[in-house]
Parts: sequence; structure tokens; C-alpha cells
Amino acid sequence: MTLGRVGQVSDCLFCKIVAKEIPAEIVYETGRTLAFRDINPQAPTHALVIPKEHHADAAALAAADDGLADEVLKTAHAVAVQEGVADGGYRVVFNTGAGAGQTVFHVHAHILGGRALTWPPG
Ligand code: D5M
Repeated sequence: MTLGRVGQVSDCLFCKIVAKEIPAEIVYETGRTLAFRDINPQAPTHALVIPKEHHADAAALAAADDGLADEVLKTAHAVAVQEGVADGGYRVVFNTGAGAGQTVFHVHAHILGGRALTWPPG
């Protein structure tokens, strides 16, 4: 991987969204996090919350141990409230590793809501 701006990776799709090199429908932003609509929504509300700083997956984010994981979760809840799905129930999903379906290796929380969500997930 190639390091670009501090905390970013030049060949990472979501780093490019952070850098505004690729467009996204941004729904929420804090100093260290960004939320935007998923390009392939699986529910009426489907947003992704990412740290602006590059971490490959949830394990790497947790290991960063500097409050960033907290900020991602707080942003996830703020998005759910803003989108009007907090009261009805919503799901926060971190696919972690290719075996779990992770395809973009910049950690992201899926925020899913606005429909009945079955358990277990597929
Ligand atoms: O989820 C990766 C998610 O990223 C998947 O639901 C599609 C979404 N995606 C991919 N490219 C884009 C762009 N350009 N904008 C918005 N959303 C995007 P995973 O958990 O890694 O399978």
C-alpha cells in the first residue's frame, strides 16, 4: 500500500471519498469520522460510517486505542437518529475479513434500518 496524506492510503476507495476525490452522498461528518450512503443499499436506510484515518478493519480500529472506535460508534448512533430509524431499531454491522463478506478494507460500520431486520443475518 502507498501512504499519501497523513492517515490515508492512496489506493483506498474510502480514503478517496474522505479526500473528496470520489463523490459520495455524505449524510454526517465529525472531526474524525464521515458517514455516507451505501451505493448498494440493503435497507431503506443504509449508510456507512468510517474513520477518516485509514484502518483496514474493526480489529485494527480497536487496536488503535485512541478513542476513534468510540467516535465511530457515536457517529453511527447520530446517523440513526438523523435518519429517523433509532426508535424503530437499527443494526450496526462491521464485516471483518473477507470470510465475513468484507470487500472494502477501510473499516466501515454499516447502519441498516427502516425495515424489519431478521436474525441471524445471512
Ligand atoms: O461493504 C462495502 C460496502 O461499500 C458495500 O455495501 C458497497 C459499498 N460501496 C462500495 N463502493 C462505494 C462507494 N463508492 N460509495 C458508497 N458505497 C460504496 P463490505 O462490508 O466491505 O462488504
